[in-house]
Amino acid sequence: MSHEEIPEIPEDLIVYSPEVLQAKKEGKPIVALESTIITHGMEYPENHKTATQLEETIKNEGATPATICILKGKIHVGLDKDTLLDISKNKTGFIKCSTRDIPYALMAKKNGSTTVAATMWIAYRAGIKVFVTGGIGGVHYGNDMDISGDLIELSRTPVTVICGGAKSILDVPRTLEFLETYNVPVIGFNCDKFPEFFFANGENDVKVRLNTEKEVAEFIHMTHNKLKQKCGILVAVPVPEEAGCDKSLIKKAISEALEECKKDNVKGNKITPYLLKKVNDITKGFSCETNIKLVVNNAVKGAKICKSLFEIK
Ligand code: PSU
Ligand code: MN
Repeated sequence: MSHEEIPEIPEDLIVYSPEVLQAKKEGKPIVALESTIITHGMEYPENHKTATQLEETIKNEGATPATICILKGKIHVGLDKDTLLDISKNKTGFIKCSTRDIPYALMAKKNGSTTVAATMWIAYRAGIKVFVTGGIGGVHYGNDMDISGDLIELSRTPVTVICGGAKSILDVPRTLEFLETYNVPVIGFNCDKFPEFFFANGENDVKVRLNTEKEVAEFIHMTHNKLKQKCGILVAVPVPEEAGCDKSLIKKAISEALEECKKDNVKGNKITPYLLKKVNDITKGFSCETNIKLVVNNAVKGAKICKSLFEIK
């Protein structure tokens, strides 16, 4: 793989787990994981189950998982089992950190979980190329200009994000338009329609369909290693058929959640966690079950893509 100049995070601000450090030294594949899904995306104990299953899955595929988080003012890349449990149980004190929130969390020595944006920002600087998550943030409904910082980070940070598409709590067509405007490649993994998280078959076309992990690795190699484009890459993997939700049930839950969000006058970065919780409550936990299966499936694909990428000479 070609060597590029990667901006570094000062040593006193970043802590690598022994496993991640070892993998870095040996040039082995590492897959990043975010922590906002643990603190703001799910409740205990499902958040803990998800976090540990993701790590296990990536290890079983022969890659090293690196969950990223901010603890007492330091960036952590790779967490041990005890820490994962501790964060899952005591999530209320964590600041939800997008990229712009990282400096404050470090300066004030706070605990912070990282969103897709912040995780990408850190992963790139830690030399990690592939990052697995569930759903990305995007353009919300309405005229409030609520556009997730995830999309901006995707436009400027060369990390590949494996996701299940976007939840339709978002305005999916506008989210895709935004990604097009900012020149972020959107890959449909074995699909022609951009998946909408709970259901595999969305209504919007993806521009590039790739059918295997090896092809995705070749695409990443061309984009980042050969052409040195600076954008992120979004790979959307449809939820496995047996895990998907009933479309009409989810659509109804989402429209109820959106109405309640308006009524409760929720603003800013509280909107996404509020909607996720409402949808889960309305579907009586069913959406969370789908969520877990989907992310674990993404972890399998992400680890395979990462390994393929490291095999390209
Ligand atoms: N969508 C989900 N689950 C999540 C999130 C989004 O289906 O857990 C989290 C991710 O961490 C994502 C963040 O990066 O919410 C986006 O928040 P916002 O819309 O405030 O940028
Ligand atoms: Mn927002």
